[in-house]
Amino acid sequence: MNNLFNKMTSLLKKYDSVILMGHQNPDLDAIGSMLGMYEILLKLKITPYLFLKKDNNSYDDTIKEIIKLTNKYNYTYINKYKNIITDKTLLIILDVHQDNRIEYPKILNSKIDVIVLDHHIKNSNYIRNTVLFYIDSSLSSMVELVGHYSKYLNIPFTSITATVMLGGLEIDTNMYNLKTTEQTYKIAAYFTKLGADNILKQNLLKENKADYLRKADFIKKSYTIDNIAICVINNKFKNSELAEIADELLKFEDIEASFVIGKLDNNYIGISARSIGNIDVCTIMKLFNGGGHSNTAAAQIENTTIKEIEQQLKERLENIQ
Ligand SMILES: [Mn+2]
Repeated sequence: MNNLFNKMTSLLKKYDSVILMGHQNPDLDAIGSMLGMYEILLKLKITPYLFLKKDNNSYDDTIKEIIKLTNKYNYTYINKYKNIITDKTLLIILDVHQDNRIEYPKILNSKIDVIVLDHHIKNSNYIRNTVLFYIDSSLSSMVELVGHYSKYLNIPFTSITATVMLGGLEIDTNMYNLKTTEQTYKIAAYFTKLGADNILKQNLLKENKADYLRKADFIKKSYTIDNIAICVINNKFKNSELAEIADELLKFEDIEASFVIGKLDNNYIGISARSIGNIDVCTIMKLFNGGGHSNTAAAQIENTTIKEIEQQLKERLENIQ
């Protein structure tokens, strides 16, 4: 990782200002890594901007609270960002790498250099023409990478940023159950040392009751085949919910692996797969041209129906058992 950090630091020095952007519907990992990079850039004497698409009131309560807590920070929006771009402005995209999933895809039409840093499974829609593209899907979260960078540069975060980042780490690892390594715990300890506030963190992690009940309803309709849970979502859902429900299903007795199927915005059928470790869900997702890791994997399939994918999945599961 030191190679990446070396390269990144020397690249950053070429710019006067940086726009930081995450994915649409930012979560604590996206906004936490944006805040972390913001504070690093300030220390490097490069002017940072946090890009949000919408005005503050249309985000969920968690993001609204974070905006309130960081109201002295430079935020920029769709109607303003063009004024700050010069030939020495860089765009850093965090926690996402697909051109259609970033907070404001049209920004890519600006003449601007781009760095992409992500920890998801690489998709074919990835952003081309970058000055640096780094993706490591074995990392727990984006905040873990930015945390390592902060340690490497010896630039600590404020306690509010450390709090948001710790929350992001916990969401992305599903409370230290997924992709959690010794390094992940070390970064959690680092955020705690910098003053991450447990009460504020718990408040930021609180879930909207209606969202919870909607997910519970999907879970209620799931079924099991031996020790595998399958959940088919025919209604509308938020993009992150497939993975969240797959995580949730693993909590139940006797469940070793879970598969959640739903129709994505882009007309693809998505499958999100999780395992507690004994079943290799990546092998199964590869049968659908997907990928990932043995305990967390996904696939997106074009020109098909939910029913067809559900049937294929059941057949493929039978064949491996
Ligand atoms: Mn993330």
